[in-house]
Amino acid sequence: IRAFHRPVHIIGFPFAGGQQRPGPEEAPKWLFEQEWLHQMEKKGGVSKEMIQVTNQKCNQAQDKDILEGHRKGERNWNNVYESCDRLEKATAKSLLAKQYPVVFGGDHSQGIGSIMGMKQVWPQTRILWVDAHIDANTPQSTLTGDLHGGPVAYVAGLTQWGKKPVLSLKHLIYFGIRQWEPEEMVLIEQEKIPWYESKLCTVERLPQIKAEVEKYFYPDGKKQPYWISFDIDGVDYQQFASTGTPENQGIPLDFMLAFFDTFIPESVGMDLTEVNFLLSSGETTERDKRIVRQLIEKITDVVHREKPHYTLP
Ligand code: Z70
Ligand code: MN
Ligand code: MN
Ligand code: MN
Repeated sequence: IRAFHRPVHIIGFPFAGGQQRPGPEEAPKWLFEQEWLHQMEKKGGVSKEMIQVTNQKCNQAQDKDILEGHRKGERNWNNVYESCDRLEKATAKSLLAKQYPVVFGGDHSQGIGSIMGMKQVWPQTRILWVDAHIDANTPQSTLTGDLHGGPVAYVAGLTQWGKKPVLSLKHLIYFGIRQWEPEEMVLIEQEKIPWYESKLCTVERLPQIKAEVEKYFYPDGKKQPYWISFDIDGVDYQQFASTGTPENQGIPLDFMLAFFDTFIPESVGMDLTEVNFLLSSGETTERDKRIVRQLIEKITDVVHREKPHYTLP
């Protein structure tokens, strides 16, 4: 029997209500049916759990309110709230059981649930947000009304929603962003949130990036663990196309694999979001399915191989 530092706990979050295209809800269902995942489970140190979500189509009254600007930007909020509330509990539970949760969505509105839950167990984590998007839109700043464009605003308290904010904007760094609404960039500039454009994200620069991240987050040298929130649309569209809001260019895949080597040993868990195979076809879909497998295998390898660089809860 092999002993693992931390078992990987894949939490499926089949939710699509934070944006408007069908498909993100299918990705965890696809993943959980894969024979290679069953084999990984058999070998040990990997388990899975599917969260029950509410995916009912938002009713017209809600849409109408959005159009009239009354509850602008909160399309489908009730479903997001209810589903994320379940995810919050499951994420906290997973961490308390000394597992490494990989919250596999689903769209990125899941970050509201995963980060709220994670912060109950790890209040001091710093967040590494890998994405083409800033995801800090409020009901006032959003142009789409899609809640996957706003999880940062919810967990950081820029949007009031009844739960206490858990994230300081001083504890956040972005990688790969290249699309934003004007207010989101104002926020980044005002709060001086560091961000790396995709072209800075190279394997060669990773040691320097790590040093910069540490200097920024831990000026007194006392390190804290990370949460990685990885939206797959952060990756170069030429290399991964099965996602709902593709933007030009992006982070190379080899950087992400090296990023996992570097930061997973110092992280408590992660989101992996916005995979949507319904938006690609043929050989592209097959390639992207192989990439998701490669990512999950890589994450699992690193989690199993490396002793966590912090004390478990
Ligand atoms: C845009 C919006 C977004 C993820 C796309 C896009 C947001 N800024 N977020 N994909 N994960 O609708 O607010
Ligand atoms: Mn995102
Ligand atoms: Mn995105
Ligand atoms: Mn959108």
